[in-house]
Amino acid sequence: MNSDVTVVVTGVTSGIGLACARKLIAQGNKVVGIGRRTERLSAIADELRENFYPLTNDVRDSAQLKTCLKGLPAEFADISKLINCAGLIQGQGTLLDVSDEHVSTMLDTNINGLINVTRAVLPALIKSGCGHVINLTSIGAHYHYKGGHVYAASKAFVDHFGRCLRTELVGTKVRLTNIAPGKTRSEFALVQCAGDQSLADRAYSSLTPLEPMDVANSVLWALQQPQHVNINSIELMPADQELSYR
Ligand code: 8X3
Repeated sequence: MNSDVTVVVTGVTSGIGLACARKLIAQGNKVVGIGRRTERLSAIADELRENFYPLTNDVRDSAQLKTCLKGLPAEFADISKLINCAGLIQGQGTLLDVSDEHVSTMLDTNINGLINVTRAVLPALIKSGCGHVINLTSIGAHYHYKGGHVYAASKAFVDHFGRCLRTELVGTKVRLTNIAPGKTRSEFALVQCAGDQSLADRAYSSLTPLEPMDVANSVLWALQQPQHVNINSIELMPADQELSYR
């Protein structure tokens, strides 16, 4: 990948999305960062400066998303890469322990939101002649575990969605990569535990988790392969995380 390309990153206000934005900008690219939290976006815009364009948007709102993208300033309008990081897990326990609201939020964000953004950005990627979609899935898409139910299945959806989309992108010069990380130190566990920090800390107490930058390194590696190479999928996890865990 040349530097000075424009990349849309969803879920940019924390974790893997933020690490991707930092790394892309450090390498001379521009980032349109999509997130829900305006204050966080402003702080990130202050940090990353003129090559970062903040877009406050909930990926579930496809109409607002399209309007925002149409209104991009000219210097951010030539989008050629999309990194779909927005996603979350809510609630713990069995399927019956999770509230209806949490089920809807996970499905709407992890599945519908990702489809919304991909459909909104894809025409620009095709037009660029060097497009690339990176989907952040999860090892939950590949391995089943207790408590995974809706979240892990939503990531399995994204994995399969990406593989199917890839078949129709052949000939468009748009590449597609699914990246499936294991336990990564981020707000992921805190959101799952509804803000209970001590409970969230337990998720990382028995191993050395991946850092968001470890995953961002995989994203950049996939983007930087020569144009004739499509990395279909990458799976990475902490060295001491078991395959069938929990
Ligand atoms: C989440 C991966 O291992 O924390 O996407 O369940 S893990």
